Amino acid sequence: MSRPGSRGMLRVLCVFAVFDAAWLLKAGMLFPHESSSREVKDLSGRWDFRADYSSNRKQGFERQWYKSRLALTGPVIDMPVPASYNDLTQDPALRDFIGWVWYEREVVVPARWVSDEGTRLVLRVGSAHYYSVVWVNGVKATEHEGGHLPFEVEIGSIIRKDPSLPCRITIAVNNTLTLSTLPPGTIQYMTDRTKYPDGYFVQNINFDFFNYAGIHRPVLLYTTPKAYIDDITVVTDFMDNTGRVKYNVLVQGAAEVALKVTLIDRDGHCVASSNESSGLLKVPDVKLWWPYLMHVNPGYLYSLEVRLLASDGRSTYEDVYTLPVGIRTVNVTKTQFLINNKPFYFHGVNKHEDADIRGKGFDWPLIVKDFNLMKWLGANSFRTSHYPYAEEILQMCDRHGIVVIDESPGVGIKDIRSYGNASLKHHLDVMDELVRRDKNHASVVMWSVANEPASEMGPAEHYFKTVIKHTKALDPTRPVTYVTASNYERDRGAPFVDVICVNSYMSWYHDPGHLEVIDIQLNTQFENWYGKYHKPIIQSEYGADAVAGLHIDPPAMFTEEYQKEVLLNYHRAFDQKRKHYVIGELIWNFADFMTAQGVLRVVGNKKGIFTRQRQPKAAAFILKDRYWKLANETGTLPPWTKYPCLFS
Ligand code: BDP
Repeated sequence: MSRPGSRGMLRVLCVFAVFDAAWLLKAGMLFPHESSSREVKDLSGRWDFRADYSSNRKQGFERQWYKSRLALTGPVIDMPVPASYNDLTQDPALRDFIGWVWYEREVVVPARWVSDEGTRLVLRVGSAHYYSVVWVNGVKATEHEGGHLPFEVEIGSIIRKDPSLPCRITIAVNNTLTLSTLPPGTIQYMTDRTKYPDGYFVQNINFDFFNYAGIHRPVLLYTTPKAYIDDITVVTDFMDNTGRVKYNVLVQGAAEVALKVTLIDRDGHCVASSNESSGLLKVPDVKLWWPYLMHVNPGYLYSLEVRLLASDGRSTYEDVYTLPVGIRTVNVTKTQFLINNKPFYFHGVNKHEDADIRGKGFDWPLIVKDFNLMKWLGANSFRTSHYPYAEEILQMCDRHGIVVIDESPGVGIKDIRSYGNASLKHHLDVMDELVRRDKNHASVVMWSVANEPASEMGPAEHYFKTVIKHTKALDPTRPVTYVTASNYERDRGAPFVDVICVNSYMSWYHDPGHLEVIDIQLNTQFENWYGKYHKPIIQSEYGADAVAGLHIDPPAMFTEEYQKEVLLNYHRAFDQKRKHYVIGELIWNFADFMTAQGVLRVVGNKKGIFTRQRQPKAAAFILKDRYWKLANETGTLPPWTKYPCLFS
């Protein structure tokens, strides 16, 4: 461990760097919370929908379906938003559809929002997979590339052109993946007319989850005053008992502004305040943000209330935005991951946004159930494999103290052509959008720029050096990793990461059926990686498929017994190394999830310790036992855990 003094000094330098970086990202993407100056209208519900089955998939554009009501240009079906469209009908052609689909909904906009010229009216899409074009009353408002991050556009001027019209929102979404999308994919035309019909094509992908598509997260209309708080960046630190919140507020729409920034504790008491747009708030007797099971009071959040009074010469505007703030630090040494200067051991899961019927659609009951299961399990962390999750999930992590490795959609980068300039530029853009969205979450402790890329290929070196350097420049306060399955000697990205994250599937993809080799192979894996890079290591994936209810003893592959045995063997090896440089273990996977059809998958990937319906397999109890023991050893269990009957 370095001396606290020198660590403090280092962080002050970082704090200034992060603000420079934040300013480079010209506009903010604050979550649309309601406040006394902001209203939100949630457009979740039933929308009209049509998939464009024309052979070139472009009929909707050629015939301008956005110009009039969708129902007037052809048949429409009901489609809920948010949801993936794939599993909602009995039509296999829609489940496996590739190309443009069209969504439409008419919205009643409160008259006050329209008549008041001092109100900004913003349309925000939480996420739509993959490429989206948005029209309002037939006028193109915006477009966006990328399936897992929000985008928004101000639509007041379009609506005010003819306030008598209902507000018709049309969103076309295309799930086609190309060599330069994230994740990448290719479209393959099958030209052998003896085998395939005219125009037949398939989408090839190199990742192991179903390419669910549609509008996956809520679509919102929200207001702000014309002069508004566009972005807030906070970076936190502490010295002895004093918390330090370095902040920067970005205002748009006015030259003359007065600000009041107040930090409020959980009991509603003001603990620090300032009238400057950027500065340092000092918090006496600070209550730090701690991970779940590491402290009696995990997930402590203050509220940073920003009040803006602005004038553009003619009118004055007042805007209020409140940001939850957890005060904590993150540091990495050669052998440890430190949160608030204490060693943190990741005992957690990898997840997917995935469920029956709704696919990747945002769903509060599912989110709450998953958090309850993670807490039951004693999991203190998860990785957002293999793309950024909904912001509401990160808000839950902040509140519950669940630590997050926040991953970009850089999964399946296997083709050398995906290392070109267009791909690299897009990857950098996605990292900009991801950091901009998630930078203020206390729960996010590390960025992961990719999962299992072909990191042994020559161009991978320049590519990942650039992406990792860029991410560190955007946010010097968090470590950066990428998740590798490559050989330690041939991995070209590892020299640039702060933490080595390794996936391995011993006695599954290698030596299938041979549980007895796990111990020796895992030991070799860890020694090789640490020996070469001298960086802390997380076992970022391990596991085995188990079809729930399938039993054979002695254990055989695909049974619950075998999954249990794989875990127990891995755990023995983790226990040898976690005293040294192994800083975490994340099971693959939290729950069974859907994949493309293939001979290796029995209706999806069955490596979940819970079924897709969130019922435990035998392995879940093995993991629960282990995680609570680890928590006992490495954290400070809250008093209520002394009553384990509540959790069994
Ligand atoms: C890993 C991938 C993950 C897969 C898993 C598996 O990172 O996406 O689902 O293998 O095959 O290599 O189960």
